[in-house]
Amino acid sequence: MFKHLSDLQTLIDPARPPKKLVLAVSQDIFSLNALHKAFKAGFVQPILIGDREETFSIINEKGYDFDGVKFIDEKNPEKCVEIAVRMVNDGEADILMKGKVPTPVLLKGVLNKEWGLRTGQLLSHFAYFEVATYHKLIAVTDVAMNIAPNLKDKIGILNNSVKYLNTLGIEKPKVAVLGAIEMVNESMQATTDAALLSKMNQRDQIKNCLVDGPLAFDNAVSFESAHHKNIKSEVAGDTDLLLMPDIEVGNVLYKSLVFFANAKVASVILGASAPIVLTSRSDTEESKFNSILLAALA
Ligand code: COD
Repeated sequence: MFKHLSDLQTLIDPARPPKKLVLAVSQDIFSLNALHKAFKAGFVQPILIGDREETFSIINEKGYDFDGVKFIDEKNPEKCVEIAVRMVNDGEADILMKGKVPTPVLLKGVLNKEWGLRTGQLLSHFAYFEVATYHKLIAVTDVAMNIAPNLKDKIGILNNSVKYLNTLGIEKPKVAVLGAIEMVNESMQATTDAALLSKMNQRDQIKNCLVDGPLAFDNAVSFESAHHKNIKSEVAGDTDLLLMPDIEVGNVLYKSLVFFANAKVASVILGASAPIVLTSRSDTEESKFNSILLAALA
């Protein structure tokens, strides 16, 4: 059981060669800060694609040592994304990272039908939180990619995250499918989807995890709340993964945890042919570093 995001570093095998990470639109001080740290820690071998002058002005100002790192000079952000994605497809890179480029531009490149990183699976965003008041790390999905997932999408989102948690050694993650209430209300799609996902898990249509829902946020993360409401659930109060009804709820929870609860977070896009590091400008350097770590473990 992991309590701190830094605990995940213990899963990196020091004997393993570093994963090759390509940064698309490299003239981004925040990404370069985190990437330099991950490079020096031996987690990744970076490849930088971007505006040479702007990128090296940051590197030189910071005094970073990116010796031996491959650099490709390209000013056009869309072109940078295309080159980076193609490098992943050609096996020249293992991880794609977003630099100074809007999220939809990167994601559209990733989803490109001709040269993108599609696998036939749904791509989804996985965020892993360290919250001081919770007894272990807790994952939240999807807060940044799938806007209004239907039941089929939720199955894809859930499977991506469960597979990833299994990779981290959490054999049967406990998944809470969130609604506003813990009862099924036929007028609330989130609750009917949650009930169906729970039943599919019981029938082994969704494997390698324990799913319960609908659960309201309080029952999902607090034994006392669940007990108070007389909810009998192996998941309630011990959740490893919160499945969100949609991007708005997910994104507000993500930002509430960070801004109000001072939580630490790392995130990665799963389901593509390679993990994708997609941090936002407001993420701290530590969060970006931990996101690179998550991708290196994927
Ligand atoms: N997984 C796999 N394939 C997908 C996915 C997915 N999650 N989403 C779309 N596709 C495929 C579709 O099947 C289709 O073939 C093609 O991609 C285009 O689909 P559209 O038209 O629905 O998608 P786009 O290109 O208009 O938009 C895809 C985005 C991921 C860019 C869009 O969903 C989006 O903007 N998501 C939110 C991103 C965002 O703003 N995040 C920041 C929040 S902090």
